Amino acid sequence: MNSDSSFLKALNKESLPTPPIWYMRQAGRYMPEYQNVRKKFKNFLDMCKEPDICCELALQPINAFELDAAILFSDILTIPDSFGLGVEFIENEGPVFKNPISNSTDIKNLNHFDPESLDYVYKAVNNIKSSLPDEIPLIGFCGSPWTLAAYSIEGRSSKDFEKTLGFLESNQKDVHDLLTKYTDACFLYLRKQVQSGADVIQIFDSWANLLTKEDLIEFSFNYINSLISALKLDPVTKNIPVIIFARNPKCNIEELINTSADCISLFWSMNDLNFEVAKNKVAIQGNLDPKILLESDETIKRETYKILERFKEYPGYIFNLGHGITPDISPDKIKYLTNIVREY
Ligand code: 1CP
Repeated sequence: MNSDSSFLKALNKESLPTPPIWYMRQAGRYMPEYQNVRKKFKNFLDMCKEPDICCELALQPINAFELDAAILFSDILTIPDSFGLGVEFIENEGPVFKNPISNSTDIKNLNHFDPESLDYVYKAVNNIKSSLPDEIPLIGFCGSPWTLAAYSIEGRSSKDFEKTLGFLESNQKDVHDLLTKYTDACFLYLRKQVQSGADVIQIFDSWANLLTKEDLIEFSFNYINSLISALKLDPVTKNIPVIIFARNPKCNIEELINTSADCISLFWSMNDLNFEVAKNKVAIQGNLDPKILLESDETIKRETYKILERFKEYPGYIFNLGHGITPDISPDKIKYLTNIVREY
């Protein structure tokens, strides 16, 4: 299955003449086709609970740009929602939690995670997988335990997650308990996604940048490592490649390699890592700054070529952005970018 997929070959650290391409947040508000569906739902999570709609949305960018991988249409906050924290997406505000975590009792009293409560996600995986051509792999995903904990404590998105960092300072043991619960939940959740058809897993540590190097290892990467180790030991998930995306973490490439991920997805500013030490250990994905897509074609080409040049000898390279496509980007620029990478 999927033996012709350039994406799976690159994840297996093979050198390829042309890198496979997919984009973080490739389905979303920048696409008019997405907006047409989105306007029918008030709450974003209600839309995620409709497997047929998720299937339609996941396929939109594949049909529009002929990308080399599809990603499940869902969100990382399905897990905190399943734990009873009451996640709502409010227009122009993003996610808001009805019952955020504010003390150690809240952590002790968290529901037991029931993976069946997210059945709507596995149905979406199954629908998307059945609708995709055989050679296009499907990426399943989850948030890292740390990133899920940060939203759950903060109760919303934030620039600096001040409340979360304050809570962490005075409640380290409780945060460890929360991270353990989220790690176990992520494992069961990803295992179900794989059973339903996901070929690859990506873990989003979108708030890795908040932590000092020491805390990053203790509160984030150790849990990502436990999660990946559990996946690599389970007969269902052991052969599934795992990609780790961490937003601008305060660490060297060695710490990212030590998470045991098969592929490192680079944030757009992560350009001075020592990629030599990563060769033949991990595949690399990334990392055009999405803001470049607001510039002229000439600038886009120049910046894209810099990246393609940097990784042209790298065994196992996947072209992607250094973070998600934002709503202000024109689909024409995505088309242009995809073409110039394929023609390079
Ligand atoms: O109103 C809308 O239309 C909602 C916009 C939207 C979309 C399209 C949200 C709200 N989530 C998603 C889908 C989504 N989210 C996908 C599947 C689509 C695709 O990639 O093609 C994925 C993989 C995610 C993952 C996700 N959700 C992350 C990790 C990636 C990243 O950007 O760092 C994060 C942090 C979230 C949380 C989230 N979901 C949505 C919002 C507004 C937020 C908060 C973002 C923030 O804190 O700034």
